[in-house]
Amino acid sequence: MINKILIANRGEIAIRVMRACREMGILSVAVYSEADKEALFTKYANEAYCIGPPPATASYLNIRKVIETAKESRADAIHPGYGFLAENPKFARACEEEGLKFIGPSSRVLELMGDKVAARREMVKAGVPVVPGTDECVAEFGQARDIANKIGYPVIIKPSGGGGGIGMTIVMNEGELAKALESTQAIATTTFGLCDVYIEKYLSNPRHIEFQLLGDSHGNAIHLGERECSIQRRHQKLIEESPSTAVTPAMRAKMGEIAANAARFVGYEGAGTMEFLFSNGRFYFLEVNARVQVEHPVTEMVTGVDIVKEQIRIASGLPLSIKQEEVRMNGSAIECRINAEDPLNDFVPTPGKIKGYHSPGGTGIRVDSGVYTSYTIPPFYDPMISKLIVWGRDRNEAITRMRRALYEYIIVGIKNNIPFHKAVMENPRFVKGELGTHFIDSETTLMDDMKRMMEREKPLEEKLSHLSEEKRRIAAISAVAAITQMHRQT
Ligand code: MV4
Repeated sequence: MINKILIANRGEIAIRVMRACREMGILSVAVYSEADKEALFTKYANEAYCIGPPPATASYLNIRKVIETAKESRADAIHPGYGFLAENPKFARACEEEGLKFIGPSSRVLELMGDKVAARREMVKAGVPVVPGTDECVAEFGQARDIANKIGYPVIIKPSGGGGGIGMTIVMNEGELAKALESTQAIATTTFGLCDVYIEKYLSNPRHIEFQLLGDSHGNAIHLGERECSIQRRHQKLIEESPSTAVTPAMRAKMGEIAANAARFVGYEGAGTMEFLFSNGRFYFLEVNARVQVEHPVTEMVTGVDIVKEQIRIASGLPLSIKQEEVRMNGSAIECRINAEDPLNDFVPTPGKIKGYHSPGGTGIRVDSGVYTSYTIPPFYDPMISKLIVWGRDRNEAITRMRRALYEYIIVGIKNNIPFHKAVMENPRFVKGELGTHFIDSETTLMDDMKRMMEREKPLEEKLSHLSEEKRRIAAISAVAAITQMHRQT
């Protein structure tokens, strides 16, 4: 059994993992950069060690240092969280070689899933539907032209080492192909150190729907239903929900089974996600995310399964704690990612000091965060402040609850994207569940709606600014914000 886990990550996900450790009677070890000395996760851990200067390459990505710290602190296992080293096969292998349990899939599976062309081929073998396209890397123009002619324009060229959208180029016709091939290869080389690219049929405004998977070391694999993540901006997801309004119970059962079978087929151990594009009633495999994801709480809210605990059980060699037929999807959950970014200035990051902070509570609310009042968000990492997750018996209740929670949420001192989320929760198409990956760009009134809502709330802060004591001010803003919301709805 695992007694002590080193968490090779920071912020809210480090705390999320440590919370699971606490409940399981496992000790936790934090590693942190010089920029994170005052971060909440370093206090929450049973032990904490500074591993280097602020840049991630000098700290959170320093494989040797992380492993050395794990050994010195006598941890048995390492949880990588998401991002940083989470899907790095070299790191997983180094753990395996050093006798530390890497909480995640084997280095072999990480390697396979990291190579998007290889993953696509493997999924075809496992019976998963993929987007029409290449099953090998495309090196030359002639090859690209033949494939594009076969599948028909528009096509999309993607870096094989990538994922998440970086470097992808849409090609409308043969005239654009040569230049697009060249530029994608260039980005692939500079960003991923691998010039391999592949081509797929381009689907216009598909929905982004993913299945949560769990596989154990006894050959069991199950799915926990889907999450819809269509609301994204520049490949950054902003709002996720489960279940998707596009998925019927029959489709869920069928796609979930296909995804779980594929996990079994590759010998997948741990938590993972199979991403699909959903277009015209059909699912097309995109990629596997071989880690716990930012948005895992929406699945936890509807299934009641603690995904991080399952990860730790799996890494300990225990079987999954639930069977497929025991998984029940109950109600509806939505997550809003609350980011330190300026919605009025092209969402540029706005790190800095949180002067006042009040997070929402009450029925059906979950806030996963790594911040506190007077904490300074450092500029070196991603600007997520927290995740606000709500549960409701149905989607409408979840939406009204999310609106209520967003109006309770007070963050003073740094600009943040709460106004954006308020606007989306009021958007008629969002409310109807009519979503697609181009939602934000195609909702042309969304930004103006948001600005109007911000204007309406401006007098609040001004009216209350005479309250010098921050605590009183926050309580007052919270109360008045709630009144404003009432006025708006009636
Ligand atoms: C696609 C696609 C359409 N057709 N693949 C993949 C990762 C995700 N973050 C974006 N991805 C896409 N893959 C096929 N075959 C559309 C997207 C996509 C997108 C692509 C390029 C630029 C912006 C985009 C925004 C949303 C979705």
